[in-house]
Amino acid sequence: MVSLTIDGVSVQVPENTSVLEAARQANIKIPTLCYLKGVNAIGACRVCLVEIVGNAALQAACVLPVSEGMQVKTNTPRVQKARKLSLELLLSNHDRECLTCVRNRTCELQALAETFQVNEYKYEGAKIEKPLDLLSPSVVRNPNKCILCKRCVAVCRNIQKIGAISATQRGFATTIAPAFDKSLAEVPCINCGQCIAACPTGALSENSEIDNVWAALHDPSKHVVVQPAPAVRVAIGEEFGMPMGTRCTGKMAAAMRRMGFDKVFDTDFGADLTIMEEGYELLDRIQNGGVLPMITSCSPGWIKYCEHFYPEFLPNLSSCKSPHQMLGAIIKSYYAQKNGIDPKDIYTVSVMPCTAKKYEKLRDGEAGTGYPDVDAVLTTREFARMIKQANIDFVNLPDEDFDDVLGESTGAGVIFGATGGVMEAALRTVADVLTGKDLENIDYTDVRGIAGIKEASVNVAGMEIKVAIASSTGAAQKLLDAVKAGEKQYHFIEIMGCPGGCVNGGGQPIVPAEVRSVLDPRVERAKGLYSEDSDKKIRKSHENPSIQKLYAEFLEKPNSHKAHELLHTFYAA
Ligand code: HC0
Ligand code: SF4
Repeated sequence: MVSLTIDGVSVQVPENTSVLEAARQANIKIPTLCYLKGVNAIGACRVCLVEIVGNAALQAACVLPVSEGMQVKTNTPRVQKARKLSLELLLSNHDRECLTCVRNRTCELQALAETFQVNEYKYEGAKIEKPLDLLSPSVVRNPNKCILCKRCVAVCRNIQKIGAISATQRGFATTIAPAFDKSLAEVPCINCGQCIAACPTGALSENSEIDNVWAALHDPSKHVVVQPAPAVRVAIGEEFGMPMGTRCTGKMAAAMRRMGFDKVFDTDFGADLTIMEEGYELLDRIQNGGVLPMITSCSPGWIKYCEHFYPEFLPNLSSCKSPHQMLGAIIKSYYAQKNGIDPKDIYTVSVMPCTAKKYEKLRDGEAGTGYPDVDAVLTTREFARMIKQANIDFVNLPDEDFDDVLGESTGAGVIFGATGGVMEAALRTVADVLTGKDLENIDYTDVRGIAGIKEASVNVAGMEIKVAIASSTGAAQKLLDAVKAGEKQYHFIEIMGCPGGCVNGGGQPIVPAEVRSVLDPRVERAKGLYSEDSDKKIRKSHENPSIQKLYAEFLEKPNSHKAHELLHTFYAA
């Protein structure tokens, strides 16, 4: 252990701890901007400067390791002045259109400028005026709001192991962009939006579909149907000041109704349906010598990653569409027929924690009825903006239920939103099918938790089923390399593109770096999902009565011809 003092407070921390982290442990707050816990520590922004007694130069606390006897001062006049100067310089060439910025009031630069009372623009430098990158269906890049903190570069390169963006050009012209200033749509960006979640300003944001959704809601000829993803219900509350992980399922359904959606269904139903299709696909592959390991296909960021970087694994991907696409196809077929509505008049909206879903809905093979399965995808953030635009008092809404029958779901569907959840849901069904019993022990805790890679071996009816789970494409890379090298063998692998799974998707409420230092959204939001699962009366997908009804009335059986037409897709090498 190393002993030091910070602002006169004695602190003991392990060797190699940064001064910033040591201060946090002593409950002393040092402001940061380019620092992002577990992602980026480069000492570039000069906001976390501190004074070290006996040292002439101020030091960046995020990259400075502690040393024995060190005396740190975090709040001297010199430090305050230097921090303010750093902010003034950042603002000198920043596009300061705060009022019209998507990050107005959630911008970390704006918050620091307020804290440090930067109440004039002291330095008016030349402005960066570059065109916006608007071509990606998922991510909008506005270089004029970029402060070169490189948090996005670090998450894309180090966590996702993609490196779609980096610093291009030099000096004043430095821009964070894909190589040769290409659009994100022209490089192997997987649309995961993790860069957006990491961005402290409005330099990266989702490609908004809010206007299209309002237009559909206001069009009397349209029958507008909405479905929220599992992970949205445990994150949307953050946009309204509720604690991270608060379960808002009922309020969310109520808000949707008040916004004017004609039907409020639930992607969790689609998740149950996916388990039926994917579970039977797995059993078929195991029993009839199909390609193994089978790998889940519900995370479009992961699918795009696989297509770009691991095409040799494409035959391993389940042919199942993702749950919201499946539900979209069912809404435009089964639901349309039952209710005498022409599918061309139905407009389906998915509310997702994910920016890649905006890309997924445009892929070939995602229009089971001849019409797009899903017409619009809103992120959790966009959905919250719409609730605010509609002046809905979200916090005080009553809890309401989803509409029958495509709103009925099980605990298995709910946990899809956390890493390991699809696997656990699948095991609950596969185990029952193989044993022919209604098994009681259905909490597969080995597959829970936020480790990037998890493994488990489950003995079902005398058969050893080996499974693995990866969340983040960086973790997927490691796992797939081990499978490729023959070091690991599995029957079934779940891969989610984002670290922690959908709860931590690129479309979720932005968690400021300061909060991320002390609270992990992957953990807090997942807790909400698992608690909703335990509270559900039915916790296995195949026991969902509405799923049973859908098969009896329409699809016949899992993997039937009709199910294939509507619910399955293909991939491009
Ligand atoms: Fe997910 Fe999904 S669980 S990808 O993480 O499978 O986005 O929440 O909606 O579709 O259900 C995201 C979350 C979903 C889908 C589901 C899957
Ligand atoms: Fe990288 Fe994902 Fe951002 Fe694309 S969306 S630039 S892959 S972090």
